[in-house]
Amino acid sequence: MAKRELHPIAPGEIAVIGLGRSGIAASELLLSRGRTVYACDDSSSASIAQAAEKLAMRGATVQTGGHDALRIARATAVVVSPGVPPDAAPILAARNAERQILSEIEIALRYAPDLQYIAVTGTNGKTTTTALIGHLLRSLGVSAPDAGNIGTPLSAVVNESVLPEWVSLELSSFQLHDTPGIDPNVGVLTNLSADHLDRYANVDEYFGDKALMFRNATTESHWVINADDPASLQMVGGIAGLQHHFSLTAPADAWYDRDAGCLTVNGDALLPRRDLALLGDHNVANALAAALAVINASELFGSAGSRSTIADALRSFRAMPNRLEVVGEWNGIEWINDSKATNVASALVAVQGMTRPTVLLLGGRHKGEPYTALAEPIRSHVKHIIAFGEAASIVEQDLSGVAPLTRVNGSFEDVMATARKLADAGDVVLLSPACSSYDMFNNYVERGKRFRALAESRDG
Ligand code: UMA
Repeated sequence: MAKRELHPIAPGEIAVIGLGRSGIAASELLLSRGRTVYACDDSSSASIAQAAEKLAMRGATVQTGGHDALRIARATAVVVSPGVPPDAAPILAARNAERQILSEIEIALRYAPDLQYIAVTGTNGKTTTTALIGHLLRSLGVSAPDAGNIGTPLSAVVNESVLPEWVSLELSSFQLHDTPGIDPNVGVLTNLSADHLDRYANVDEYFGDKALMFRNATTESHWVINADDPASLQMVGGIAGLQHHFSLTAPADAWYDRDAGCLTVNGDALLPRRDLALLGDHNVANALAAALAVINASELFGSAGSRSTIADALRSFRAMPNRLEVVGEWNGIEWINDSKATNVASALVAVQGMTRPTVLLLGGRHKGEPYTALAEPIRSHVKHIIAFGEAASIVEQDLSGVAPLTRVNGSFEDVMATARKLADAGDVVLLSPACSSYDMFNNYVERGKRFRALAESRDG
């Protein structure tokens, strides 16, 4: 018997908006299940044209460089990619015609009602927590890919010939917005703070989408919640199901016993902090959340034997690229790539975690949040700020007088050359920009790669 009720999509053509990873995977899944697909993308770049050709060969009707509003209005359902904003013309066409608008995740869940998955959302730490959960599950001997916002669309996982036993699923607020069937075996909320204010009218609207992870909560549900975060606690007050708490400061189901120097779960030490090869307290929180989620996902995973496997797996987990990733140390200067820190809260935890004098690279495309929240940790840890990119003048205005600051108006190469000049042996150069990368790069991954290449190139 299916674990969840199967909600098929009514017969007829399904419109897929956006031909990035999500749109391609949703289209492929729908086509493989015999559905008629119309897929479109505003762009007509080479990569989109290539994706369009592949889907057309499989039987989809594909349009690039625009969309057909009338066709969308006639579709049975409209699948929206997470990066397509709700006020984009094709989405307005769907909404005006009262079409059902669904995410790629929802499509996958409809075709896999038995899927067992641990969902992870929150503002920061969700990708690392998702990767940790996947790593722990695989260490326990079960098939468990990481999917969702972390990179592989869930539809691609569901379209494989064999379903995995578990999925570790990262969910962004954009994905949650259109996933009415979300019903994880365990749901993790890492933390909540302002983000994506370039898309949401205000923080409440953004939090509103995050809260949709709990929309189908029942008494059987399991939730892993950050006990140190008042906004998270407020969100889950009164939500049905069992709540498991993690904390960096006080005893909880999973907590960091700082005096004993160990991560503690359900009253027993799990592993010493020094055995976790990740920088920063926030990564201790991620590890606690991941362990708590896995231990509560199944009785099997909570046994004494499984706990020791989980502890070993935490020991072997390494930092992910672009997330406080130590790129290397040359001439006594350590270079740390935290390009994924695209908001202020994320940069804040990075700066707080620094133990050496730090040259901080701050800037990129401004996302609407003030940088003043960084002042306190900057005073304690940062010897020099380099403000760069479109946000440079706002960074300078918000943080002038907090620490010495140099504004670089040129290229990222100029930013790195300035960092090299300012850093001395014993220092750290930290890229934790608190901004998106779109003013200089296609995405944060490219920004991180360039940081690494430039840090490595002058070694010697
Ligand atoms: N497009 C239109 N019309 C529009 C806007 C966009 O046609 O009005 C088209 C674009 O031309 C493009 C396509 O839509 O071809 C892009 O879709 P997308 O941005 O949703 O990109 P995908 O490749 O499908 O990637 C998405 C997630 N991207 C976003 O949420 C922005 C990826 O998360 C995710 O890994 C992937 O699905 C698989 O699940 C990335 C991300 O930046 C890592 N996420 C944000 C974050 O972490 O902060 C939320």
